[in-house]
Amino acid sequence: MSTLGPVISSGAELIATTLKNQGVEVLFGIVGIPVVEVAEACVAAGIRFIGFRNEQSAAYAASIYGYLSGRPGVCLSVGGPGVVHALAGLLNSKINCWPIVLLSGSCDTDQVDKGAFQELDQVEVCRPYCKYAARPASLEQVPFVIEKAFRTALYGRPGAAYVDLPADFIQYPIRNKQVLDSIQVSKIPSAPKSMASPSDLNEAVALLKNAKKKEILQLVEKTGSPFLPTPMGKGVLPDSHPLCVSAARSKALKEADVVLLIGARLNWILHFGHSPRWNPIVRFIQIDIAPEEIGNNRNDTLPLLGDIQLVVSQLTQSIDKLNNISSGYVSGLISKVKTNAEKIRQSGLKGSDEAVLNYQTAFTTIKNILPEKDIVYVSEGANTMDIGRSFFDVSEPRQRLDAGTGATMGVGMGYAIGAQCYYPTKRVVSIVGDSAFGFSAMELETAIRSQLPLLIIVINNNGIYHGLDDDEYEASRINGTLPTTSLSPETRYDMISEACGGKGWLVKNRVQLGNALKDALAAKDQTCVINVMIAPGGRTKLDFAWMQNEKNAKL
Ligand SMILES: Cc1ncc(C[n+]2csc(CCOP(=O)(O)OP(=O)(O)O)c2C)c(N)n1
Ligand SMILES: *[C@@H]1O[C@H](CO)[C@@H](O)[C@H](O)[C@H]1NC(C)=O
Ligand SMILES: *[C@@H]1O[C@H](CO)[C@@H](O)[C@H](O)[C@H]1NC(C)=O
Ligand SMILES: *[C@@H]1O[C@H](CO)[C@@H](O)[C@H](O)[C@H]1NC(C)=O
Ligand SMILES: [Mg+2]
Repeated sequence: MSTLGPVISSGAELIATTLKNQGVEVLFGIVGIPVVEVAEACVAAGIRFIGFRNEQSAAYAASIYGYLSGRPGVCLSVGGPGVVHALAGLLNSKINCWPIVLLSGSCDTDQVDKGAFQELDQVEVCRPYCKYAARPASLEQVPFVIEKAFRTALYGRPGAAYVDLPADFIQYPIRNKQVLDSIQVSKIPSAPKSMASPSDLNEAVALLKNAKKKEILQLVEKTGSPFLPTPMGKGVLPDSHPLCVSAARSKALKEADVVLLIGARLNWILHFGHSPRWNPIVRFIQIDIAPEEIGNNRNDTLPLLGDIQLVVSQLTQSIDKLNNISSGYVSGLISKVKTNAEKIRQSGLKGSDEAVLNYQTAFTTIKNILPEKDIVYVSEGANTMDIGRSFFDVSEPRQRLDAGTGATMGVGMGYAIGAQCYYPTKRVVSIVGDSAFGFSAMELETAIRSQLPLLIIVINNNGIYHGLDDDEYEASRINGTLPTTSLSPETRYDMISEACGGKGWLVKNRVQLGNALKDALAAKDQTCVINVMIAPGGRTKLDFAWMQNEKNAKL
C-alpha cells in the first residue's frame, strides 16, 4: 500500500455519492461485512441510516417509504441470509406496485462459486420479484446500474429492483477523486406520464353518460357519483364525503352497472370483478398505467391506459354532470350508508366503563381521543384491521397503511418506522393485532434508538383471529387441544417497549384505555405501546366476508 500513497476514496464512497445524487435521504437496513463501509459512507454523505433488527422490517420500511415519497425506497443488506430476509420487502413492493431498490453486499468477484462467506446467487434469487436485477460488471458501472435500478423501479408501473455489490467493489480504493466524480450519473427525472387514447376516452365518456348507476372516484365532485375507496385508497377522497359509500360496500358492488376503476386491480380485494359480489351486467372502465393489467379476470373491461392524474383530468374535461344521478341507486346507497354507520356507532357504545373491551368498544374509545389531524394510521391483523377500517376515517391520501394486496402480516413496524421518517411532524399510530405485532416486535428497539415516537396500540385477544382466556388456555394445553391459532394469554407486549427504553401500558377497560392513550399522546417524543386486552373470542368458527364470497363465487 505504501507505494500507492494514502487512499483518498473507495467504492463505498462511490456508492454513497451515487445514492445521494439519486436524491436518497433515508437508507433502511442492517450492516455487516461487507456493507458497513457503504452505510458509513452514506451517513458521511448526509443520508440518514435506520438500522433495523431484521432485514424483513427494513425492507418493508423501504417499500412504504417508496410509496409515500414517490421515489424508490432504499434498503441495504448483507448477502445470503440478509438478502433472503429482504426478499419479503421486494415481494411486498411488487404486489403493491411500489418503488424499492435493494442493495446487498456479495462475495468478492474472484470467490464466486467457491463457497464464499454468505455466498448466494442473489441476482437470480431476487429476479422473480424484480423488474430489474443486476450485478455491475465493474466498479465503474455501479452508478449506471444504480441509476437503471432507480429508473426501472419508478417508471411505468412501479416495483422492485436489485443491485448486487461485490465486496471487492465496495473496498476498492480510488486514489483519484476526479475519477470518482467523472463516473457519476445524474438524478433520474420524475417518471414520464402517458394519457389515454382519444377513442377509448370517448367510449368511456359515453358509457358513463348512459349508466343508470355509477361508481366514480375523482370525478365525484363534477358528476355527483358515489365512490368506494379500496382499503389503501382511503383518503384519496375524504371518508366523510357524502358520496363515500364504504359503509354500504356490498350493496354498491351488487348494484353498480358501470364502474370506473381508478388504479384498482380486479384481484381478490375486488372479488376478481365477478358475480355474485358484482352485478352480472357490470361494465368496468379501467384506468391503469400497465397495459398487461387489462384483461386480468375480465375480458370486457374498457381500458384507459395512462397516468391516473392525467387520465382522470382528461375524463373530467370530457364529461358533464351525469344524467340519472338522483336515481334510486344513489339514494338507496346513501340511506344504507346512514343505517350501517349508525349500527357501527352504536356497537362502540355498548357495555359499562369497566366492561371487558371488544374491537368495537376499544376502537370507539381510541377514535374519540385521537386528534383528527396529523395522524398516520398503520393497521395490520385480521379482525383488528378489517373492523378497524370502518372506525377510523381518513381525509387525505397516504395516511393509512395496511397489510395491502399481500395481506402481509409483519409489515406494521417497518411501515410505522418508514412513515415516521417520511412524516416527521405527524404522529404515527399503529393499531395492530397481537399476532401481527409479534412478527416484528423487536423493531421497537429500532424505533426507540432512532428517536421515532411511534404510538403502537396492540389489540390483544391472545391469538390469531381469536384466542382463549387464561383458564381455557391452561386446560387445553394440558389435554393437548390447544388451537393452532392460540397465543399465550395476556402476553406483556407493553413490557417489551419498557425493556427497550420506551413506555408501556396494559389496559383492560375503557377508562384505562382512555387514560393510557391520553398519557401516550402527551409523551410526544417517546415510543409507546398500549397493550389492549379484549375479549379473546374463544373457539369461534372463522368467517371472513371475503372468504365466504369467494366460496359463493365458485358455485
Ligand atoms: C406473512 C403472513 N403470515 C401469516 C398470515 C396469516 N394470518 C392472517 S391474519 C394473521 C394474524 C391475525 O391475528 P392478529 O394479528 O392477532 O389479529 P386479530 O384477527 O386477532 O385481531 C395471520 C397470522 C398472513 N396473512 N401473512
Ligand atoms: C369473455 O369471457 C366470457 C366469460 O368468461 C366468455 O363467455 C367469452 O367467450 C369471452 N369472450 C372472448 C372474446 O374471449
Ligand atoms: C334516466 O333513466 C331513465 C330510465 O333508465 C331513462 O329512460 C332516461 O332517459 C334517463 N334520463 C336521462 C336524462 O338520461
Ligand atoms: C380439553 O379442554 C378444553 C378446555 O377446557 C375443552 O373445551 C375440551 O373439550 C377438552 N378436550 C378434551 C379432548 O378433553
Ligand atoms: Mg389477535
